[in-house]
Amino acid sequence: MNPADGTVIAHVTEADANLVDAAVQAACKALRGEWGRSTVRERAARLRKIADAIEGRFDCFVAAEVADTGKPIALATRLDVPRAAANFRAFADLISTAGLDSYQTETADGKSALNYAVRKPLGVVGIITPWNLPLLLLTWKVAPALACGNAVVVKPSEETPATATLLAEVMQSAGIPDGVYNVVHGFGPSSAGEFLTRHPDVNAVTFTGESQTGAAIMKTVASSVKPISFELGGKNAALVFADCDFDEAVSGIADAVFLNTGQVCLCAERVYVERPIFGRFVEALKLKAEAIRIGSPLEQGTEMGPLISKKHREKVLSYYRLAREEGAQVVTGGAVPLLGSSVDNGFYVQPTIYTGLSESARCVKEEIFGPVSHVAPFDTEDEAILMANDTKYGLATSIWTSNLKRGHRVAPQMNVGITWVNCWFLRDLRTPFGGVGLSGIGREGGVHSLNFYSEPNNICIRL
Ligand code: NAD
Ligand code: 6OD
Repeated sequence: MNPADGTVIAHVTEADANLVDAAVQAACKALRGEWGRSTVRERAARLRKIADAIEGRFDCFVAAEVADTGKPIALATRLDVPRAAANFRAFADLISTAGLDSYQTETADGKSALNYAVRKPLGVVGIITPWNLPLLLLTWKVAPALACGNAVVVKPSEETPATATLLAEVMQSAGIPDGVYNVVHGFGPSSAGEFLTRHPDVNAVTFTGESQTGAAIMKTVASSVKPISFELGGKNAALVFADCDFDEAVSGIADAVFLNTGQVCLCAERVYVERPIFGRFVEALKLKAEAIRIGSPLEQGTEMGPLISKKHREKVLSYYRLAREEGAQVVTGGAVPLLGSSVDNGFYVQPTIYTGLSESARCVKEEIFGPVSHVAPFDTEDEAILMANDTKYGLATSIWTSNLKRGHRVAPQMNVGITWVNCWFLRDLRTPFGGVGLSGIGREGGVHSLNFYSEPNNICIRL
């Protein structure tokens, strides 16, 4: 379904248990063949070819991502597709230079032994991904998995099947052997997603998506004790101190609230602003929200597209209603925009800012995953830290201050996996990425990805 106008753009075959099994068996066969004997140098070279091939079909990937998600063409061009290529290059570099432990061990008889570890692939990795940044998040997992010598079976979101499929064509053109990258389409429960996580020959599962889906997958994989890596939901806070660079903070927060129609797990749905600048900040953020150009994703000037689906829009609008019931003041938005064109059949909502909710309100506690944030004042640094940490999630925070001492002091007190100071979603692919609490288990990124997608085998030699 095209979220921008509600039309059907393609039909996709739902994989049944047999088709998922065929994909897993293809992966097992690939591991017994040339791929299973490949060297790090060969795999790094193939990963770089994949990156080149993505860039070679750049416009196809942008078109597919825009059609599936409704995100503005400018955003897919700037963020999603370049990051896909960057993911493969980053892990080609990382695997080429990664080391492992080695120790010379003194033994009781005055002699010694040499211990060293070698990195071995896990085998078949099941990769399950969401719809918000489909290609970016898929390649974020496929690249390190292949770098470490695994074969993968991927199950992209049922909402966004196109780019995972295009990536299969790229794999062939880049010389990746058959069976190393397999795609199965379908839903989650009692469908391709569950069949994949349940499969006995899948050696590990990496998942990005909702926290409650993570809980369901955890139950499914428990009986076979598969390693898991989970990147889950968030209810992220931003802390804006009165000593911030005001214009930079307003622009940064506007990005953190509205990018990708608020459908980024890192988005700030709770903004806390120090009281002396609270009123001015809310007014400036309102102006930013109202200036966002909403429209057809295919127009270059469009800054905000629709939500992913009718169902998701119903969810977001139910929170817009709930916020009013919970006593919020609507600073701006809170409804469906009327654009006067074919996109009025799309799944659009207005960028929305609320104030005045209590910290225990459901709209302040639950992930909405839309272009919406609640802005509340604070009086002291300690109060701001307490409010930011008062959540079961723990993915990301951003802190806005010109006082770097404060930045250093507050950042480590955040119960999250990632804290940005005077920036948001600024990525270095070597850094640990993930969350605490309901936001996930484990870290990916840099050596953390290599450590998840491989097993160290320690070898001890008596000298
Ligand atoms: P979702 O959990 O509904 O679906 C994600 C994937 O899981 C889909 O492919 C779906 O088909 C599959 N799935 C669903 N139930 C399953 C089951 N029982 N077994 C196996 N597979 C199953 O998530 P979504 O709605 O696609 O994505 C939005 C959510 O993802 C938000 O909560 C967002 O915060 C989160 N997210 C987190 C990160 C992160 O890095 N932490 C990144 C992006 C999105
Ligand atoms: O940038 C990344 O590596 C990453 N995993 C981003 C996740 C965004 C969530 O929507």
